[in-house]
Amino acid sequence: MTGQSLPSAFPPSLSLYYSPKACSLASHIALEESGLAFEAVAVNIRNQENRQADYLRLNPSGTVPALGIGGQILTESQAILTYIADLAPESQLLPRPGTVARARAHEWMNLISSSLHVAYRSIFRPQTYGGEEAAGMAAVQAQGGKNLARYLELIESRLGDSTYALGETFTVVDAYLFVFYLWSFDERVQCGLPARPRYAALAQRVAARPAVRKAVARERAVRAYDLPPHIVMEA
Ligand SMILES: N[C@@H](CCC(=O)N[C@@H](CS)C(=O)NCC(=O)O)C(=O)O
Repeated sequence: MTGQSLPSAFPPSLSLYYSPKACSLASHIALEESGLAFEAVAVNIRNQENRQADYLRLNPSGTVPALGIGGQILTESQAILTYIADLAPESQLLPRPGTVARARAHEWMNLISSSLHVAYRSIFRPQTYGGEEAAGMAAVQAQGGKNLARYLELIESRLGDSTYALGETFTVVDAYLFVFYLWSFDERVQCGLPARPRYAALAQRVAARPAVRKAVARERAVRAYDLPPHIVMEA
């Protein structure tokens, strides 16, 4: 993380560094939903653009999302999503601080970043945890598939009958869940996954939002990625 000074202008100028269909899509959606002005900068991780010197100078972790805030760089989806929501309180992208609902939002976001995302990473990039040996990677992928199935079941049971994850209001939690719903249809996920009708219904409601369509359309113009057939994204 770089930079310690407070942004001198308010609202600060915002630049989102994202890669199409990466976890950064949640931050991309949050910015569109917030109504804040921002610049979207594509850093295509499939082409290793995140490993080039210019990007590493900006963000030494080499990951997306990264949010430029004036002269500072903020990383980690949960931090970025929370910051965007707090910068645009009128958009109600998170419940008020100090409420149980706010704690629930962080409960969701932690589950997503520390468990769900990690299960996908075990499948997509098994060498991260298993080293370069084929046997190690296969073991990590197999366990990743089991973990993914377990977390999808947990998510399905936690989603109640409300419109969105936290109730009747869309929040950044829904944007974050949406990304990992899309990933569950990735061709690299070879294991059988549990039925997830509530999660599917949530993803469909999220996909119908104009701000979500705008963010996804911008990303697909950079790299045309597929969506599950039941996620309709006509402009
Ligand atoms: N904990 C970070 C994880 C960020 C992350 O792993 N991003 C992936 C894309 S989903 C990435 O940049 N991968 C490229 C790489 O690690 O080289 C967060 O939640 O923002």
